[in-house]
Amino acid sequence: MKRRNFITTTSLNTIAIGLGINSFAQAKTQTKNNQDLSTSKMNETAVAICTWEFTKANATAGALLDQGYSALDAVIAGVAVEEENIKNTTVGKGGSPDREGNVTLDACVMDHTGNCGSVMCVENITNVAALARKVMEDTPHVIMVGKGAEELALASGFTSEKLLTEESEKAWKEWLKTSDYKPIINIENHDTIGMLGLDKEGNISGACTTSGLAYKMKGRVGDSPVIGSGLFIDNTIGGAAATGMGEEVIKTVGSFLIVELMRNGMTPQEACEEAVRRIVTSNPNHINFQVAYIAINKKGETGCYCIHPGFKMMHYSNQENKPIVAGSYLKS
Ligand code: SD4
Repeated sequence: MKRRNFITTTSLNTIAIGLGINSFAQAKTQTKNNQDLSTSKMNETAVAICTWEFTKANATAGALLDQGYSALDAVIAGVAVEEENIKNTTVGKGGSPDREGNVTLDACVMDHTGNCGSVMCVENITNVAALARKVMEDTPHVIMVGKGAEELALASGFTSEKLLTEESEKAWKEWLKTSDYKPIINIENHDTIGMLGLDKEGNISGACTTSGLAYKMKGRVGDSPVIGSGLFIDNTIGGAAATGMGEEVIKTVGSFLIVELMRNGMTPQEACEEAVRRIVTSNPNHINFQVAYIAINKKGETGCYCIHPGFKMMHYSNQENKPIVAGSYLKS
């Protein structure tokens, strides 16, 4: 195992327990119970991919997959690394607020059985991907928003935390001086994490989590918690996730589109490229925003593509965790 990617079993178990995955045995049982719903094979090479260069988050998911955890457990633990990273101003704690100073988080998860859960505009809760899982597993619903989602979190044992850090507050106050709303491609607003995992049983799951665009209007929700846009999984085909200007991803239902293109025979790479083309050909304003996609298929093949240069995907398999520079529609 490469030393820089080494994560101890103890620390992985701590991560798993913190996110409500009680044990390796429980994770295995959960996976086993759902096995008949998939076209699973044992002993597949596990693969984890995620948006942007989130080395530690992707290594965490990859190491859990290598230990035999389900893809769902692995991706939720993986994205939690960024949700808890206060330096990341686009995810979780430390996320940039809306223009009124409220940090509101969006997330969704989707598993290999086709189940999904989503939370939107949640305040005071850091691990919103794990909360989306609660919605999926413990409620009769798929989407919960705002106060209701927060109350579910508190009733489920999540801790209430102030998400606005001193640094984010300072940056927001600085922004207020001009109130110029113009997210800059690849410079700000670029750290949403979408993650896809293929586990050893051949099952695919995904998670996507974000604080959305900095200084958005109060109540604005982007693509990240919208199943089919920010994330989509079909365990018989593959999965996809998005980052960038959420409004544009929603208009083309980007992640669902990629999975359908793969169903019709495209590789993950070809499907990501076609999904980007759908945006740029219908919207001349694409020179002013970034959208990037990642995708994986049932064989573990992966792809990534974006509008503007500057996007990277992390790729983990066989204990190697490496960044891949995505090709782009525009060359500079
Ligand atoms: C959104 N897609 O809320 C998110 C933002 C993003 O990297 O991906 N930032 O529109």
